[in-house]
This record gives sequence, C-alpha cells and structure tokens, in this order.
Amino acid sequence: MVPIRHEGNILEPTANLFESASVCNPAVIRVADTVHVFYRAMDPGDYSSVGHATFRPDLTLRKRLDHPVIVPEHYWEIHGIEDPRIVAIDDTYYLTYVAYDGKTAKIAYATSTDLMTFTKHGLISPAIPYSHIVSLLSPLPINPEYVRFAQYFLDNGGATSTLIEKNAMLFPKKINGKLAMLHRVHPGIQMILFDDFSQLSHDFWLRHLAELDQWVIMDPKYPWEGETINAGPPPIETEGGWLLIYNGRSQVAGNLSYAVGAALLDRDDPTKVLARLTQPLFVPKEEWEKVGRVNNVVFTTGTYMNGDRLYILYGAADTRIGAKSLLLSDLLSALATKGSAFRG
Ligand code: BMA
Repeated sequence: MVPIRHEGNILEPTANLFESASVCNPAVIRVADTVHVFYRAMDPGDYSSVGHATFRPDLTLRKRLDHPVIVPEHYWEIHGIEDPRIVAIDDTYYLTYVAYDGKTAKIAYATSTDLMTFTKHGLISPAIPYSHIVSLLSPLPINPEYVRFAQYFLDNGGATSTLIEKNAMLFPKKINGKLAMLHRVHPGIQMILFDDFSQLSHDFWLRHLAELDQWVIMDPKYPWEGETINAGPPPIETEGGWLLIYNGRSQVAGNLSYAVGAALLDRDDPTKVLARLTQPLFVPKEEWEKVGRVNNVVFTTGTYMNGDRLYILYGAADTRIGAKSLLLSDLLSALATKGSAFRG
C-alpha cells in the first residue's frame, strides 16, 4: 500500500446557480506558487460549465470566482462542458474537455496564454457511426470488449449514434517531436500522436480506429477496474517513465464504483506499460466520497507537485472536490516492486 495523506474536501457547491448542484473533476495546473483549479460546475438542470479557483500549494484557498470561465456556446457542447484536463506546452495552455450535446459526449479543446481567457477550437473527436466502428474493430486482434461496447452503443443509440469519447488529455511534452494525446474508446486507454491539431481529420480517426489495437495502452484488468478505465490527469514525467494515474470503474457489491489506480509508461513509447499497480491507490471511503449525485465515485482529472509530494485532486461522488497527497517516491517504488511483478 502506498501511504496516502487525506487532504480533505476542498471545494463544495455554492449558492451560485452555475455551481449549485455539484462541483467535481477538476483540471489542475501549478504556476509558480499558485495552483489553478478549473472544475466542472453543474447547475440544477445538469448543465455543466467550468469554474475557477486558485489555491496555495498547501491547498489553502486563494480565490474562487463567482462565475464560470468557460460556458457552453456551440451546439456540440450545448448541454455542458465537462471534466476538463489541462497541460502547458511551450507558452500555451491546452484544456481538453468533454463537450456534451445532450446525446453524445465528444472531446473538444481550448487554449489560453493567461489562464483567464480561453479560445475554443472545436471538437477533436470524429462523428463516426458505431455501425462503422463495429466493422473497423471486428477484424482487429483486440480485446473483444471493444467490439462488445461498440455494438452495445449501436444497439442502444441506434444507427445515428456516433463515437462517444471522454477522458482525453495531452501529454505535457512532445514525444519524439510529436504531440501525444490519450483518449478513451470503451473500455480502455489509447493514444494518438500528431504534429498539429489540423491533422485530426475524419480520415485520421478512421485510420486510427482501423489500427486501434496498436494504440491501446491499457485495458481493464483487475477486479477494481473491471468494466472500463480512463486516464485521469495528464501523465507526469519521471525519470523512469510517464506516471499515469487513472480511473477504473467496476461493480462493487452490485453498485457502480470508481477508484483511482497508477501505472508507469515508457518515456519514449508510452504505449508500453512498464508497471501497473494491482490494487487501487484509493477507493471511495469517506461518507462524502460515497454519497452524492453519483454514489461511490472518486474520479481524478488533475495533479500537481509540492516539494516531493504529489497532490491528486478528484471529484467525490460527482458532487464535491477532494484532495489526497502522497510521496512521489513511495508511488514510484511501489510501481517498481509490486507493479513490475504484474506487468500491464
Ligand atoms: C464518467 C464521467 C465523469 C463522472 C464519472 C462518474 O463517465 O461522466 O464526469 O464523474 O462518470 O459518474
């Protein structure tokens, strides 16, 4: 077990309408001594926008805005902007988020140079029908769950249903000169490499899906993550590889539950899993992690370093934001010992 310090519940919903139902799943980035937290804020109609609070590295609150910084504007996100993740590459901040149009969730992104104003650049995910996805994935030497999920979404969403994508984020650094992005086609975690966002055309995604088996980083493996997994926060660069903290969904005693785990990916080729913890780092335990809009959820989307401690911020029961911290060295040595015996 990796010793974890419970930093507690750091943000709750407020009386401001935009965040009166819930706050959760924050993008996190530290700039000098300010920790910026861009969180999913939900109003009573279940419409999400992005709120902004800043903290000192010890998690004392500096400032919390009383209005959202990113709001739904376009038809493809009109039902909500959810679960942001953020990285800085060179002088630009890239914020990827889930754009929900009321039927399908897809990935979109926005950029900023000052963390105050964001410029939206539209959808990244393609509108590929699930009928097509089933035919692209079926011949591949891939976990059969990919085809089963695609067929499930086709059966449930009908002929017009297109790829559902959530949980995408860039690596905070180019890999071999290319931008790298993790994403989640059910049920696993995959990666794309590209030079420029303009390359991410419909054809790019068709080609990617037609060889998805080569881009799968991890699939659900252990009971605590048995149904689906998704990359949580952007990967963290360490000497031994990219530390990937991720979320896993399973049924615990018949109830849906999300827990948080960790793996280590090769620095030059992150599709190679060097080590993976067999047990979750943490599971819903506190009452406020167990009971809320969605019970039994700890779902992380952001981290930062403070000295030798890694702070992990997460949505708790889809209602509030909690934080935990651990010594990075403890986690890396757990991965080096327990993890390596159970390679991903
Ligand atoms: C995921 C996302 C998250 C949410 C989680 C648990 O699919 O929708 O926004 O926190 O489920 O409900």
